[in-house]
Amino acid sequence: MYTLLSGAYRHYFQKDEYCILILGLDDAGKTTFLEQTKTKFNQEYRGMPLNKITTTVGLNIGKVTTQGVKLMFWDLGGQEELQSLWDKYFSDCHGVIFIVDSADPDRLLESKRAFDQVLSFSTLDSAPLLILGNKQDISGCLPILEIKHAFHDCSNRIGSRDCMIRPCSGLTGAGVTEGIEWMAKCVKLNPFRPPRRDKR
Ligand code: G3D
Repeated sequence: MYTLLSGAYRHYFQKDEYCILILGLDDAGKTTFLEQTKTKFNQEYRGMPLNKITTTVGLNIGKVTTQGVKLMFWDLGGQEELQSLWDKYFSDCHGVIFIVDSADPDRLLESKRAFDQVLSFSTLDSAPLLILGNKQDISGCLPILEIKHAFHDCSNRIGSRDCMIRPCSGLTGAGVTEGIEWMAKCVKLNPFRPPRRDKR
């Protein structure tokens, strides 16, 4: 009887929880993307106006529920001195969203180098990777094919884990839901990084 009740309790009051890191250079749009995600997935969420957000200096966190699981987001600062802290979070995370500023071609190489650095950590092996070409609403921005081309030589180090490059705009919300749903599906199906159980 106890087992039955505790099983029912777990089913109704606990959800699998996955931790997703949001990485990318400063000004790429990480905080805006996270705020847009919270707005889209939590109907009652009232954040700050998206066009008033300034660059991440410390850490922003957010939680959304989708596909019956909780996704806990950690938006880490992108300045060079903060990038050296990223790997401290790798072993405990379940997936990475890497934001690229499509409207800043001058920093594309720098962004790619930061991504290479992320891939160099074995503590991130098997974690799904979503690369988002952000700010696609800005006219004249790099098309997603060009970003794919720039990141093409990473494929060896990506190996067999799930990886996707998609366009989005954190500001208008285009492509945000699709990216999050893709990540949710991948972390749920990944047997190598099991979820945490958390109370609702
Ligand atoms: P960060 O957290 O990666 O440092 P922010 O980046 O989210 O603070 O965004 C940096 C700047 O880019 C902000 O403008 C923000 O409004 C803008 N931005 C973020 N995402 C988008 C987007 O999808 N489209 C457009 N057009 N702008 C975006 P400011 O002017 O405050 O620097």
